[in-house]
Amino acid sequence: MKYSKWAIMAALSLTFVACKKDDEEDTTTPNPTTGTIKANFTFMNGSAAFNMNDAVMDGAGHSVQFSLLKFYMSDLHLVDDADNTVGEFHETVLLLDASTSNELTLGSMSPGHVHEAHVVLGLDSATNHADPLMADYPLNIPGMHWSWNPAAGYKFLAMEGHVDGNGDGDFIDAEDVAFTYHCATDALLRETHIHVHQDVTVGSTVTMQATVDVAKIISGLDLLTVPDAMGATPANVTAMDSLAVSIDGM
Ligand SMILES: [Ca+2]
Repeated sequence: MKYSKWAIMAALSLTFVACKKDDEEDTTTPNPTTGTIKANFTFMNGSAAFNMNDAVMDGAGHSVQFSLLKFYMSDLHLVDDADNTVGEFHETVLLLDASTSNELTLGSMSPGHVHEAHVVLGLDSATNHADPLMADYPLNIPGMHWSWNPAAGYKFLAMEGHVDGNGDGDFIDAEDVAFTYHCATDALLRETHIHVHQDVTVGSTVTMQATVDVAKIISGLDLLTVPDAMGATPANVTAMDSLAVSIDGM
């Protein structure tokens, strides 16, 4: 009786070893050693979620409605509490679009604590002046490159819409002017950081949550007095400076 019990146990352990070996042989990918990190950006109008139909107040108190609001984010890296780099996504270029949801995958990283994300608003000079016809998404998007002046590169921040010029609450009157802001050139690149405070573990997917306050982006602008700003005019500089402080961790 005792013998057969040991025999069964031995047989079971052999089976276990055999199965484990089979499993290992069948596995074509190694065990994961990294986690996945995503970023989810929520556009806001102050403390409320932003909608493209919203009336947003500019810096001069004019009511503004957007038809387009997009910007590039690139050269991301993540640091821990001691400012050590724990994730690098320098090749990742994100196009954020206020008219849609913005959950974007950055890539994979080794386990660690992410204190904050350091990001560039706009594009480095080499990327900015590469051929958009040879580029991958989102650098091949029609409308985000200066097709009539290729040397100017990409529009780092594009904003278009209407200002309620007569202050009656709509955007259809003769006094309601269209505005167009295309912020561009290498000089307008800005850097900012986003507090994350999340732990990435092996095999996990961590989504860092951030907000983009649309009201803050236009808080330094008078879109009725200066409805058009192209390239790197003072109004474009103000818009990019404001964009850098409009992004925050949640
Ligand atoms: Ca009006």
